[in-house]
Amino acid sequence: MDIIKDLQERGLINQMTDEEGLKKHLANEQVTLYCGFDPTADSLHIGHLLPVLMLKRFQIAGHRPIALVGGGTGMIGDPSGRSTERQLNSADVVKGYSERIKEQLAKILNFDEGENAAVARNNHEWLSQMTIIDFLRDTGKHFGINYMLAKDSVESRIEQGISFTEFTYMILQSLDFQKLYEKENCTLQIGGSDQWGNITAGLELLRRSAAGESEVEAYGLTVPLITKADGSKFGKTAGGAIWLDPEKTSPYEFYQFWINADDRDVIRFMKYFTFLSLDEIAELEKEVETQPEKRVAQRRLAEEMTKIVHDEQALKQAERISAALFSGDIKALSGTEIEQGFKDVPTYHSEAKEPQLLDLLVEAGISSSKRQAREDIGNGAVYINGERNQDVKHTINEADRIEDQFTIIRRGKKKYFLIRFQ
Ligand code: 383
Repeated sequence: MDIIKDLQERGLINQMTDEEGLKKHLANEQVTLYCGFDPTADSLHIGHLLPVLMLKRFQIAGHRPIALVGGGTGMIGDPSGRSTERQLNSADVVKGYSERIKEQLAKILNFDEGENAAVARNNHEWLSQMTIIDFLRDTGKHFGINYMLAKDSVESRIEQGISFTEFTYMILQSLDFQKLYEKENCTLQIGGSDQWGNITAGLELLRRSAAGESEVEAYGLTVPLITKADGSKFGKTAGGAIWLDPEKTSPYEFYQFWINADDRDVIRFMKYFTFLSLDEIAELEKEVETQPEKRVAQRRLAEEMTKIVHDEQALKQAERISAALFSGDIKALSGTEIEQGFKDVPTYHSEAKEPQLLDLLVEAGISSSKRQAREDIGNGAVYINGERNQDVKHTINEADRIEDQFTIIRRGKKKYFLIRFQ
C-alpha cells in the first residue's frame, strides 16, 4: 500500500520535503511521525481535525504516530499565520488545557493497542528543563538570523512587530523534532500548511547538528488549508468555532455543521475527513449530481464525522433530534436532547409550574399581547411539544412538561421557544 498515493488522491497533501525519498521510507519501514498541538484553549476545534485524522491514517497504514501536546511551546506562542502577538496564558491555565487536549487526542487516536499504538508526549517535559546557556550555545548557534527573518511567520510580522519570544518559537519546535528524532526515531513531522516554516526549520536543525557525524533521514509533510466554495472560512459558524468538546459544541450541533455542507464542498470534505474508500465516495458523488435535494452525501458525512469525534450513541441522539425537528414531533425527545436541539432558540424561565397557556405566551414574548395570544391559539398557530393546541383556557400541566423541566412551544411554521421550569 502506497499511503502517499492514497493521500494525494484524497487531496490531503499540500507540500512534502522529498516525495520520492519519503515514499521509499514509508514503504521500507514502520515510520514514527508526529504532529504538535499547542494548548491555546481548553479544547481542540474542527481546524485541528485534519492533522489528527492524518495521524490516524498513518497509524492505520501501520506507522507509529506521536501526538505532541505543546505544554512548553504553548507558554511561548507560535506567530505562524497570525498577524498579532498572542496573549500569554498562565502556567496553570496552559497545564489544564494540555490535559484536556491530551484526552481529546486519546479519544480519536488509538493510544493503547498494538505495536504501533499512538504515543502522547508533552514538550514541557524537555523544554522546561533546558537552561538558557545550553539553548543559546547548542541550539541557537545553528540558526542564522537571516534565515529566521526570511520565514513567513516572522517576515509578515516585521511591520506590525514581533517580540523576541515569538520570534524564537521556531527554534523550540525545531528542538522538539530533534528530541523526538533522537529519542523516538521520529523521522516525519506533519502539520497544516501554516506549519511549513517550523517543520523545515526543524529539518534544518537536524542536519546542522548532525553535520558530518551521520546521514539524517527525515521529512516534512503538510496538509492543505480547507477552503469553501462560498469563500467563507471553514469551521466558523454564526455561533463561533466548532469545538470537539461535546460540552462546547453539542454532538447535535456538530452533526448539523456537516449536514449543512455545500453540494460543491461535500465530496471534497468526504475525501479529507472520512475513512470511506474513494470508490464509495464516487458513488455518493453520483447522488449529489443526480438528486442533490436528498442530501445523501451530507447525511453520510455527518454520520461518519459524529462517530469519529463522538460516538454511536451521540450520533443516534443527533439523528433523533434532527428527525424530531423536521417532523415537529418533539414529544419523544429526552431532556438532554431537548437541551441540545433547542440551544439556540429563545428561552423563557417560568416561575409558575402550571401557567395558563395564554399568560405564558405573553410573558415569554411569544405573542405580543393577550389579544394576539388568544388569536394565535384560536387560529391553530400554537403547538405544545409539536401538538396543536386550540384551547384558549389551556393550563400547562405535567403532560406538557418533558422530564418535568421543558416545554417546547411553536408559533406558526417554525418559530420555536423553549420554556424551562424550575
Ligand atoms: C508545537 C510543538 C511542535 C510541533 C507543533 C507545535 C504546534 C504548532 C501549532 N499548531 C497549531 C495549533 O497548535 O501552532 N506550532 O493550534 C495547529 N496544529 C494543527 C496543524 C494546524 C496548526 O495543532 O495547521 C491545524 O492543527 O498543524 O495551525 O514540536
